[in-house]
Amino acid sequence: ARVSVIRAGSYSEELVKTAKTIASPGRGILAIDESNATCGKRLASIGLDNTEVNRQAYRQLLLTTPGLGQYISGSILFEETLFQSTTDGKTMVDCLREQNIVPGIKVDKGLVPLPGSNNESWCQGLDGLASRSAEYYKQGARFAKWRTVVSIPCGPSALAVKEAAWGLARYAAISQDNGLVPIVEPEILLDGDHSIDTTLDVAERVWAEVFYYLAENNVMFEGILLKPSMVTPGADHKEKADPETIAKYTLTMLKRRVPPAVPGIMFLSGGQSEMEATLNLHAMNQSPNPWHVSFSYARALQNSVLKAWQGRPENVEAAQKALLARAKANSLAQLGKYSAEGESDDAKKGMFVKGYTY
Ligand code: 5MM
Repeated sequence: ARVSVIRAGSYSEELVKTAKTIASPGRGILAIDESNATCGKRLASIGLDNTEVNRQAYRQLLLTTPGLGQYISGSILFEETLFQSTTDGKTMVDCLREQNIVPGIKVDKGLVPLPGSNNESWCQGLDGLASRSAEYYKQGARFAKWRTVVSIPCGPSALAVKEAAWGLARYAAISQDNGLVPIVEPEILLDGDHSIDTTLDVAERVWAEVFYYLAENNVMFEGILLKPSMVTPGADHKEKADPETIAKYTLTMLKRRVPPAVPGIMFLSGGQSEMEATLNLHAMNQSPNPWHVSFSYARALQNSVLKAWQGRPENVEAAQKALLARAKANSLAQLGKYSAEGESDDAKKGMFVKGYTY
């Protein structure tokens, strides 16, 4: 007999289907939901002004890449892009749908200081979230993202962890109520000189609390996706960890904390180089996991694209090829079949920036 999903909400079956589509073999998420300020930083790196026209040109380049749907199952958009069209008048949402890529939307309103904490932050965006989510669904979005951060050098304080977990859980319940699969993203920042064991300890604390509140808010686990940080040493730690060690620690943490009912684990890249992010994902897929273990990268998919593009129309094709190459490499890593042979020097360069704020 079929085990019915726990949650009675009218979107239950659709949520499960959406989550499964995103977590399909050999595919992952292209995160291009930079808020205007962050997108401006990306554009500035190639000498472009932060105008709506330039943001449109960049997102159009990414979303019209031929063949992208073979490797990418979902793309997270910023609100501007969800309601935007290409210069030919086609909606960005339709560009995605044509390639069987599920459109997603960033729904959080960003980080602000958390009073009473140790210089930590909390994530805003719950006010009006239900009505915004209903609008996003109407516009074609089928999944959502809410990113909050936890800092190890600042504690993390019990208050910051609780606030992060509670915010994610409230957001997840509201998203599911409105037909959007919530991506649950408590990013544990790379900043600090701590060991990988410290990161493991903090990650276990954070995820324990996140799942406690997800359950308390009656969130249906079959209809969520996670976006965790990999468990690595702090960026300033004296020793680097190899992909096998990172995979071992990360999977240990996940197996201790994440129920197998969750369909997909879509990692963030967090400042790793394009190649590091791919190698680490590949290492995690060397043996079967209870979930689909894949990627939801922003920087680790966009870095070489920006470099190839330089804002010039004549470079669009080369930039799209660069995106496809990264997407394919991560697709192979999702299947545990990636080889680093022939990777460019650019792909090997780290993108970590100390104290980086999006
Ligand atoms: C795409 O960037 C997102 C940040 O948006 P804001 O500019 O509004 O803060 C960010 O959430 C991103 O999706 C994740 O952190 C993953 O990105 P990386 O670069 O770590 O893979």
